[in-house]
Amino acid sequence: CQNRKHSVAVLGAPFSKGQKRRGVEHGPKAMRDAGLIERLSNLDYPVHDFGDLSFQHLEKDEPYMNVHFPRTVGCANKLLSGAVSNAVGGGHTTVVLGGDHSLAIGSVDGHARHCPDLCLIWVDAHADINTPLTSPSGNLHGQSVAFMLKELQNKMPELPGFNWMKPFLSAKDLVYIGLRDVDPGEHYILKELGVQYFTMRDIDRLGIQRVMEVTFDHLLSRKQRPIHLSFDIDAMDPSLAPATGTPVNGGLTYREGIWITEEIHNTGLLSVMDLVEVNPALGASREAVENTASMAVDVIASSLGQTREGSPIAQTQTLKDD
Ligand code: B3U
Ligand code: MN
Ligand code: MN
Repeated sequence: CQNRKHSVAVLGAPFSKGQKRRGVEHGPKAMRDAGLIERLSNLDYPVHDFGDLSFQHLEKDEPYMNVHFPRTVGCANKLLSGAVSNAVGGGHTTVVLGGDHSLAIGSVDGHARHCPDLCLIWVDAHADINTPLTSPSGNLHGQSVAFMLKELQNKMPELPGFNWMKPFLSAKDLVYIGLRDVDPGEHYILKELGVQYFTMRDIDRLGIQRVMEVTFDHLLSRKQRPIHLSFDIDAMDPSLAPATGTPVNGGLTYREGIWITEEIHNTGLLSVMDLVEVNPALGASREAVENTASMAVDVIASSLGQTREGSPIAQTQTLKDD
């Protein structure tokens, strides 16, 4: 797992069975329509768009305990894990376009197969760390992190569809940013495992710059390692990203969101990122959907090195041509 990557791979994961609202499977198209590939092409490395994965539709997938579509979600994540593992193995910085946040299970798993020492930055209004036993909704997109954590292994029932994977991440290798809607069971787990997290209140108190410093101290001070960024668009304030399944007031400002991604880019260690939960069916207007998709594109472009001060490369070209 080498850190120096010279190309970007884009993988669409049009998947929605980790929650109950239809439409989030159109997230990849919405982000492409908002000009994602062109924006990434303006940065200075080749972009390979691998298109969208096609996920199997399972006819019979009864709930297991309280959990909905376990086999469908498990099977889709197995496929995605292989695809992400291949893309990372091919030397690409990989961008996964969701789809709902349950796809992070496969995305981080596939990344970890190549880079077992990865660390995970989870930017989200929610902690997504319910187990099937604590989940109030039964939705797997609210449980993704629980599947990854070694410390939760004995709290996880064996779910049909998930026997291809085993937990691979330690709680100390995870940091949350942007939390503001955490269930009681999740809060208990976060405290019990001593997970490093920054709620919106922490961001108000410390400022986003300090939050990122502490994040990197926590994850990178002992050694440099690949970063997996899992970015749920609902981390952003709903005024900026309204077209999403579970918007929560009081989210990240545009500048806080972009600061997070610029700082992650500046480490030079970003290896895989997910951009999830853009749901074009949920915008109140076309404008609401376009704003959300364009916010998502800005987050991705900034994670991959688009700067606010411009870059000298395009400029030099123009001057030379004159
Ligand atoms: N924590 C709740 C709600 C939720 C989690 N993630 C989203 N919503 N997007 C749950 O269902 O686990
Ligand atoms: Mn999420
Ligand atoms: Mn969320």
